[in-house]
Amino acid sequence: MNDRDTLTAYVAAFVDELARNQINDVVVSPGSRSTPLALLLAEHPEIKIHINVDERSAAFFALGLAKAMKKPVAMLCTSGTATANYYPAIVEAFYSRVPLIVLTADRPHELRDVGAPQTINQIGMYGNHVKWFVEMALPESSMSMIRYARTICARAVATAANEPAGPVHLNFPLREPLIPNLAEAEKYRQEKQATVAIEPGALTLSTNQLAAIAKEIGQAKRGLIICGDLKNNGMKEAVTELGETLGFPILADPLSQLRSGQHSFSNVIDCYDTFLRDEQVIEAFHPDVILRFGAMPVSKPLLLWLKKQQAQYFVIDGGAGFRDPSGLATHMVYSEEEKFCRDLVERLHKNLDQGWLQRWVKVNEATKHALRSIANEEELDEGKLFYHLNELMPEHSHLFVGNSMPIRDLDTFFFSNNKNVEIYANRGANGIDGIVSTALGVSTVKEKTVLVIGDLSFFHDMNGLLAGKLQGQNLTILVINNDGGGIFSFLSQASEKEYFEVLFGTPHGLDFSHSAQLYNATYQKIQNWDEFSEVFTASFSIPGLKIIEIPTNRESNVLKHRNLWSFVSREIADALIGEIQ
Ligand SMILES: Cc1ncc(C[n+]2csc(CCOP(=O)(O)OP(=O)(O)O)c2C)c(N)n1
Ligand SMILES: [Mg+2]
Repeated sequence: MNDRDTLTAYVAAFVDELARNQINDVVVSPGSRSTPLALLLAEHPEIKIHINVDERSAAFFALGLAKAMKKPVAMLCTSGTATANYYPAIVEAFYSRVPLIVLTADRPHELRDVGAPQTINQIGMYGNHVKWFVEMALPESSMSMIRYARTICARAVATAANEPAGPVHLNFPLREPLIPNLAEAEKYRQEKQATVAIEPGALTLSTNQLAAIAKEIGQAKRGLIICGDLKNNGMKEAVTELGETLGFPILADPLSQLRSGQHSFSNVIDCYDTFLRDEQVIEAFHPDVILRFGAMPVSKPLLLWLKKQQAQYFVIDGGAGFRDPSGLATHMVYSEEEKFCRDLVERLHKNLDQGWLQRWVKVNEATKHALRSIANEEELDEGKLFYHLNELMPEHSHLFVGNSMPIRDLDTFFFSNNKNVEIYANRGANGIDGIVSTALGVSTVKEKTVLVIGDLSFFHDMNGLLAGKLQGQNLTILVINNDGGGIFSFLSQASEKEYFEVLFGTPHGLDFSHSAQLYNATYQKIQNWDEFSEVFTASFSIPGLKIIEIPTNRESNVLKHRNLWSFVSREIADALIGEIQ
């Protein structure tokens, strides 16, 4: 076999193994060293290529695809700094447990560390932010090396997908000639005898372990369930049934997906971020058992309140991590979450005492009633935007929400509903980078996708819009433009008047109509709420990118939030005097 056929046999086998393992989407960025992989990926009949020029955006786009598809997505770039631009999305994928197969092309060994162009040290370059790193062997066509290429690929997919899901990195040293023989690719793809099927299983508890936990939890008088980011849809039914059996309220983070759907809402508490700011409520509720599923919720008041509790605190984690930022866990339980809930329900008797649950439900309802007063706000307002979205989001839609204030306002104002609105965010590392691209990745797969994003976050990933212009995704983007970082006005830095604007507020004065024009998006800057409803609703019947800008003011935004929180406190006090104690 000549060098070209050897290259073709080895790379075609690897690429085919991706498809055999249901990796049908690969985000590719242009480059020369990656040519053999790029061409053979493009040529494979079961693989779809998504071209994305800027590797930082490309990797976030792949992250969005993987989130929406709930399975690994691969990405490919050339050697050099291209690979470093993948890093932020890899970090986000690692912490938010999203499976990615990162393929980087590299110079062969004789060209490393000798001043060759576009050559950097790519060995283990993502450190411990990937679950597995492999420096691939140079292409060879012996049977054992074809099996090696396929096996590494199958292991990479299984490792990425196995809980906790996350990114894996395969670095490919490639020597010239870099052009494979595409006419021969099909022949090499057919040689599937050298394959291995990997069947990762979920973590489960033994009968004895379950019995012990059921006994402890079943004795609790005042229990609580907390749900953060949950990826398994079956959890909606499973955890609400567990809550109902136990008579425990379920504090549901927006990313738990428990705030929207067809499941039972009788135990779902969605206003805790607001009422756990209130001293009266904080003092009134002291659980003796807490069960937590998924990542830690967004809410800071919840975290602060938890720190004051002395409860048996079970963290159930099918990914066997240690997600306990409050440092309070008394039990780490490594079991697939849905199965844990179902197994537990079978072992428990229904708790007939609903008193504790009803106290939570009552506070929640009083809080929600008071929060609804935001409906009277006439000016454009960041909180009211999410209140409006409650009403305006269509059935079976997808809401991607940016970090900083958008995710927090969503937490406060996006109440439970049965419209089946799926909520997405990048909460692994909470970056304001890559959000446009991640949302575009989601909108490639999901219909009726809306992104709500702050102006700085939007600016940070404007490059990502090119994918939308070229690929034609339908995405409605709501840019909350408060001309800078609104979140900092809520923090104590805000009192450093002299330096605040230059260091934290960072106003930019950008006119986003130009970016809309650059990327072929429709654009509207909203003047009032009636106009917002009209433009937002109409956006679903316009194809492509739609940018709707909502101008707000950072200073008045803080005041309005604070006024509302104190109004809610007074309302809760009036409504509940004596009742929740
Ligand atoms: C990549 C990255 N850089 C910096 C930060 C720190 N940071 C958190 S929020 C924020 C401001 C975000 O502003 P914007 O997107 O306009 O949202 P707003 O605060 O106005 O709601 C910054 C810079 C971050 N989280 N991620
Ligand atoms: Mg802002």
